[in-house]
Amino acid sequence: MLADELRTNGTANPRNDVTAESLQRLAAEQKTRKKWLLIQPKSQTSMMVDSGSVSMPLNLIMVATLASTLFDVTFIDERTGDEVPENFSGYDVVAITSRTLNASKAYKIGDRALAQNKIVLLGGVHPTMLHDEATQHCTSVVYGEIESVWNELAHDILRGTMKSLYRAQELRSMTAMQRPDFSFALNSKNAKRYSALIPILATKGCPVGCNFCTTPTVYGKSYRYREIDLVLDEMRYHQQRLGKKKVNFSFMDDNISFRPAYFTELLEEMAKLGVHWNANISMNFLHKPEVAEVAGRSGCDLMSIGFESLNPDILKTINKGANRLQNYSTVVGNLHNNGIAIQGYFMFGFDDDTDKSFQATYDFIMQNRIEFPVFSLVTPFPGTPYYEEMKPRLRHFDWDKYDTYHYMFEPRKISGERLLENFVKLQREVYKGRAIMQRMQGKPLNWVWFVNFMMNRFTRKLKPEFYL
Ligand code: B12
Ligand code: SF4
Repeated sequence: MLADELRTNGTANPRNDVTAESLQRLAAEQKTRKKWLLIQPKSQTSMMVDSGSVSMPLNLIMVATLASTLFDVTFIDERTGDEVPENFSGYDVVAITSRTLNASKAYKIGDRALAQNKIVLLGGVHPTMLHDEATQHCTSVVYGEIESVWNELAHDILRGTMKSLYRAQELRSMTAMQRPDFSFALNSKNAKRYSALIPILATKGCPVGCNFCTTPTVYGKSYRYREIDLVLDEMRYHQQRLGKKKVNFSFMDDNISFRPAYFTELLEEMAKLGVHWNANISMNFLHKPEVAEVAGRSGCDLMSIGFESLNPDILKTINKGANRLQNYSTVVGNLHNNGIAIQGYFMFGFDDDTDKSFQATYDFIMQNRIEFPVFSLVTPFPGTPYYEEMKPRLRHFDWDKYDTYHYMFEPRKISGERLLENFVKLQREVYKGRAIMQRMQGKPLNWVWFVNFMMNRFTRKLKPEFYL
């Protein structure tokens, strides 16, 4: 099989002799530039995950940016309606990004490309976490970020001597990362399906260490950040490109507020630019009013916060030390006082969940007027400590169901049937017309209202069996 002919066993060793210059020389010696097809597969899940407008895939844009320094790159995002060709004859390398929910799709594409004798690369969180599995469907797996293994990987592609796994021994500093070239997404045929929010990255990693999250496994305890000037330059570039100050950015960081001093300094500088932004954030210091104040002043419209649960026993079992129940209402109050809406994430299906968990969550959301509550079912993702712990009890090993909207195991204190009944009921109650008015009255008439309206329609159709 070609995958085995092309690659040697074992992982990449760091090659200090390979530099950007030597790679350029090697590429120039080749008769023609090698051609890459980069693919973002659409998931096959039945839920709304990849429907409607989708965010520009920063991961693939970063891969494209780097690859295009040496190779010709074609960029395909199946979520926007781009079609993955059956025939890969126009390409030398087929490179696919994958999370768990689209892994089976990624593998199918990988198998097809292998059968056509292409170099197949699989990258992204799922191949990283399960590289032994992924390796069956590609020539090489890239573990974690491409930037940290690029020299070795590019060298081997140019030489045609692939290894089965590229894994960096050391992560590169974020300063060395190239500014993402958005033209790959913006010039694509179906670019109108992309949301107007521009993805941006300031930091990587999160040392909090929640046991259900993949980030601690991929990046360990490391927390890296870009120089603030680089982040601001990127923002200015988009302001110029779009000819307006009020550009909307969405931070893709795992936990942008982990280092308070960096975060607040970044926000102070952003306040001078007049941009708007949203981010995933952990609560570690949002109970301090001055942080919410600078966030509001710097243009934050919405913060996505993983409240996860209102049950203190659950917070303890998932190691979510940053979440202190006694701070929840203070955090919400501080953000609201500064005009920041909240997308609140809540998970159900933990062993300690009971009927009471649902009532407590409903009360919290309604009393604190959370604008955009999002509910999911606990999903132990492969490679996490939580997955190892729960493996004997898991109901599914079909990756299409790993979208956080499937019932994965029977909790100990409530039956599966009761869990799903409560789960559907809670969503319906929170998105009833009356409840929306109670949560949203007096708030700016913007897309958050629209989302509530859509959720009202969506939740009316929900049934417990959708989640089986
Ligand atoms: C921001 C974010 C979101 C955003 C934006 C997602 C988007 N469109 O990209 C939003 C809020 C929309 C979102 C939604 C969801 N997310 Co999310 N999200 C993240 C987060 C925090 C950062 C992702 C990111 O963009 N990072 C920055 C980019 C530049 O880094 P990167 O993705 O790691 O890419 C690098 C490498 O992986 C590598 N690479 C990637 N692809 C490839 C391909 C090749 C060929 C190569 C060589 C290299 C390579 O190089 C890249 C550049 O450095 C991650 C956590 C994480 N660190 O991965 C979770 C994460 C990806 N999300 C997760 C989940 C579960 C979801 C949802 C299912 C949640 C839900 N119920 O809605 C949805 C699914 C959306 C979808 N269709 O995929 C999980 C996925 C777990 C898994 N095993 O699949 C993660 C890992 C968090 C976790 N729980 O551990 N998410
Ligand atoms: S705080 Fe968020 S990003 Fe950090 S480990 Fe926990 S879930 Fe992952």
